[in-house]
Amino acid sequence: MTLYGYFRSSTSYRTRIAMNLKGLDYDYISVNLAKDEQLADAFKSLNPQGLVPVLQTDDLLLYQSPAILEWLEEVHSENPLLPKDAAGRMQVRAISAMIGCDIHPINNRRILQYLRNELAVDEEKVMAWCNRWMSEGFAALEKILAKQKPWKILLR
Ligand SMILES: N[C@@H](CCC(=O)N[C@@H](CS)C(=O)NCC(=O)O)C(=O)O
Repeated sequence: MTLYGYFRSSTSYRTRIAMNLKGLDYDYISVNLAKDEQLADAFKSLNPQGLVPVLQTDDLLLYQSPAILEWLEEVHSENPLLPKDAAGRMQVRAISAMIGCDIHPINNRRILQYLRNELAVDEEKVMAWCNRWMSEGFAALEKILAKQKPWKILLR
């Protein structure tokens, strides 16, 4: 298998972490986001979205890290990523969605570049944008993680 990623990309390292936890052997190809290599035709022929990570197997091209993680879990069941119980799995998926759907996408490089380059937002305001959504998102996440059985919070 070959993983295309970038060292500062959190979606790439969540995929690397899962593959390493499962003890999988793979080659790694760096796509330098700082040089916009993700937008080159060569990479876009792998993923038309121009986003890392991409995982290539002998017969599949996988993209979107949550889908890759689920595929890894289904095909390589060793060292499972998800708990056995349904409530525990729900919790892992909920926490993953907090980061993957609500925090990460609005602070992604292309979003910040759009703010800077297309909307002429100055750097201080771009940082204020990141701080706002990351602080709010991770503060809620910390509260959830502080509970032993966080999915029961709403039942109290
Ligand atoms: N939902 C996608 C998001 C992938 C994504 O946004 N990757 C970022 C790096 S963390 C990227 O490639 N950004 C390129 C850019 O912003 O131009 C996933 O989870 O795989």
